[in-house]
Amino acid sequence: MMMQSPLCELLGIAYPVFQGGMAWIADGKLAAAVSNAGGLGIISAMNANAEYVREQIQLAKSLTDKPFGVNIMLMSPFADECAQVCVEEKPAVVTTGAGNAGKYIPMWKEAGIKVIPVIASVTMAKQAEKAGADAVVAEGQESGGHIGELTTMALVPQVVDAVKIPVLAAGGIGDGRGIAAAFMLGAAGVQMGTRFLVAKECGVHQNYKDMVLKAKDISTQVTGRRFGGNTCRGIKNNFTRNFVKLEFAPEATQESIADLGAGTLRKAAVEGDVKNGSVLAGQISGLVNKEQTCEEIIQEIMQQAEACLKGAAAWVK
Ligand code: TUI
Repeated sequence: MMMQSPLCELLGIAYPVFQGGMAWIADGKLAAAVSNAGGLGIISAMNANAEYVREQIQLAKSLTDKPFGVNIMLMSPFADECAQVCVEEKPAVVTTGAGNAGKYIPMWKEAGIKVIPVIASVTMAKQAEKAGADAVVAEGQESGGHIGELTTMALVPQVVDAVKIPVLAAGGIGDGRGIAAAFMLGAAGVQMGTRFLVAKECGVHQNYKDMVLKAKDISTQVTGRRFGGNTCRGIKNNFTRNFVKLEFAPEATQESIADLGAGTLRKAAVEGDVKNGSVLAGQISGLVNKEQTCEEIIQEIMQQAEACLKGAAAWVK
C-alpha cells in the first residue's frame, strides 16, 4: 500500500501513523502491537519512575523488532530520570507533551533518538524546531487529555507554514478520512489516541473502553478551563460535572481546584471506576465504535485514506 511520507523514511515505518502516548494506558504491549502493524507505537512515561519506563521499553523490545517511541510528560516529577532512561535504552523516537522539551533535546539527539515534541501552538513548534526537533505533532483541542486552545483544522496548516520539519496532525482523527484531511492540511502523518484506546491489545479497563465505544459526538467535556494551566478533555461523567461545578463556583480559586484531578485517571483506567475517575478521550470518541486489533485498525484506516486521497481528484475539473 501507499502513502510515501517523509516521515516513513525518517523513521523506517510502513505507515505514517503514531499511537498517542496515553497515561496509564499506553504500555509496552500496546506500543509493540502498533509498531508490529506498521505504525509507531508509543509508551507513555506519564508520572511513572525510571524503573517502570525501562521495564516497558524492554517489554516492547521483546515483542517487536520494529521502531517504537516513548512519550515523556514534561510536568512529571520523574521527567529527568525518564529522560535519562531513554538515553540508555534508546527507543527510536521520543515524543514529549505538556511543556517545553528544549533542555532534553541535545541529550536525546546525541543518543541517536529522533525527537518529536507534541505542541499546541506555532510558537511552541518554532521553539521545538530551533532546539533541534526532528518533527512535531501539532495537537488540536479535539484531543483527549491535556489540550491547548486551537482546533486541529486551524493549528495544523499554521504550523506547517511556520516550520520546515515534518508535521503530524493530532486531535479529532479517528479514521482514514481524518488522515486524508490531515494530508490536505500539509501534515506528513497523524497521531491517534482514542482509536487505539479500544484496540484489543490495549490493556485499559473494559469499563473505560465501553465508555468510548458508547460515546456520541457531544459526550466529552473540558475541565480546568476557568483557571487554565491544566485544561483536560474527557468523557462527561460525575467527575467532570462535579469538577466544572466546583471550578466555576464564585468562591473557587486556582488552589481550591488544583488537586481535584489527582489519581482520577488511574481510578478510571486501572480500577474501572468510570463514574468518579477521569475517562480521558477525544471528541472523535463518537466515531470509535468497534474493538479491533491494531493490525485491523491500521489496515482499515490506511485503505480508507488511500481511497479518499485518490477520489479527491474527482472534485477538480
Ligand atoms: O500532553 C498532552 N496530553 C496529555 S498530558 C496528560 S497528563 C497531565 N497531567 C497533569 C498535568 C498535565 C497533564 C494528559 N494528556 N498532549 C500534548 C500537549 N502538550 N498538549 C498541549 C501541550 C502543551 C501545553 C503547554 C505543550 C507545551 C505547553 O507549554 C509550553 C511551555 O513553554 O511550557
